[in-house]
Formats: sequence, structure tokens, C-alpha cells
Amino acid sequence: MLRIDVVTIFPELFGAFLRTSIVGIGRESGALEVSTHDLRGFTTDRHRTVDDAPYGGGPGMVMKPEPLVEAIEALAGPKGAQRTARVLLLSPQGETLDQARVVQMAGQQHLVLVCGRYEGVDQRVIDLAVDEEISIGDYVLSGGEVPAMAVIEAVARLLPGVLGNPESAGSDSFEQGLLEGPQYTRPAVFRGRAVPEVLLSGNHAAVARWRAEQARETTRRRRPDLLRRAGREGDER
Ligand code: 9D3
Repeated sequence: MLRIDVVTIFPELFGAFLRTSIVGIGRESGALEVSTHDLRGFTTDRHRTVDDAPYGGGPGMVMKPEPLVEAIEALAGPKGAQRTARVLLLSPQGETLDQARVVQMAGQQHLVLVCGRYEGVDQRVIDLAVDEEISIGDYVLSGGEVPAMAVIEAVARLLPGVLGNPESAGSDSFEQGLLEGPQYTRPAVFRGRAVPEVLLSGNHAAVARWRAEQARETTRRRRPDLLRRAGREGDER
């Protein structure tokens, strides 16, 4: 069982997401437990303030440290060797999420996902309470909530018993480090375009060869960086 706690100023964003599809199934099956926590519940002032102006000036606001550190320590305890949770801050400054990191996360027993908003988080929160900063890629979002959902969904599908077919978790060509080639379903001819003949041949070995070659070709054209990485990992094995 993996436990995930999410700290956010927008817990309502997670409702339908947590009830739907793989994540919903993971929670119903008991493989996954996810709780959201409203950061404002960890404030002590009348206005439930979570942000303040940046020291040194500049545009926008910064998340103030007290409610964030209170929330993280309530859920994960103090940072240090005996903490059993991994505390991740979703942040544009983080290391980019990839499948290898997702696999590591899925092997933990407890994750605390902290969603940043505004221009960012007071650095002392990171120094005193966060174990790792994670980004989901080089584009600008408004906060860490959508990235937290990406982490939850990527992790949920790796948990034992969540995907119907245990093979579909690990043997995607993407999880072999490649992109997938083209895929087809009925009808065999659509608007004059036929499905590649080999897929109708019933020759499973030929289908497997064709798919592997298409995956390699798609990857070579669009993501040559992945091909070089897959090559090195292949060498290690
Ligand atoms: C345009 C504003 N930026 C320059 C001052 C900095 C900035 C601050 C806060 C940019 C984005 C955000 C909010 N984003 C996240 O909290 C975030 C994020 C993202 O924007 N892209 C990819 N991954 C992530 S994880 C968290």
C-alpha cells in the first residue's frame, strides 16, 4: 500500500481526478491511499494567509514558510534520517520527472506532494522540510497541482494489482525507453486508408518484428535522445 498526502490551496481540483480511472481503481482496490490537505488549515491568522511579498521586491507573491512547514511536519515529521515519508515539492526548478523517477516513487511507502503556487516557495521550506524538487517539464503552469496529478497517475499504474494486465505496466515500448509506433483498430479500410497488411496476417512473429521496427523508427525521427539512452541501458544489461 502506497500512501500519498497532497498539500495544496486548491484541494477541490483533485476530487474527480482521484475518483476516476486508474487512480480511482487503485484507491478502491486498497493499493493506494490519497488524501488532500488544504494548506489554509495550517494557518493561524484570521485571514488564513498563505503568501506574502518577496523580500528584495519584484512582482507577485511568495508562499510563506510557517503554514507549509507546519503541514509537511504534521504529515511527514521533521526532515532527517528517521523520516519514513519522501517529501516532494512540485516546482519549475525541480529535476524533470521521468519514468525512472516514477518507478522509484512507486517503491516508497509514503509520499507527501507539496504543490507550489504564486511565484514560488520561501527557500527555507525547501531547506528545512523538502527532500526533492520535481518539475514535469519545461513549460509554465500556474502551480504544482496538475504536476502532482501527473505524479499520482504515473505512480498508481505501477502499483501491484492496479492494472488489469500486469504486462501492460512494464512492457510498453516507452517503458523499454522507446516511443510506440502507429496503432490501428477496425475498420480495416477507413476513408480509403488501409491498415498495414502485416497486422492482419495473423503472423505474430512478423507483427512483433514490424512493431519493434516502427517503434525504433518513430523514436529515431522524433526522440533520438531516447534511442541513445535505450542503447546505453541495453549495454548495461
Ligand atoms: C512565469 C513565472 N515564472 C517566472 C517568474 C516562474 C514560475 C513560478 C511558478 C513559473 C511557474 C510557476 C508555477 N509552476 C509550478 O508550480 C510548477 C511547474 C511548472 O510550471 N511547469 C512544470 N512543472 C511544474 S511543477 C510545478
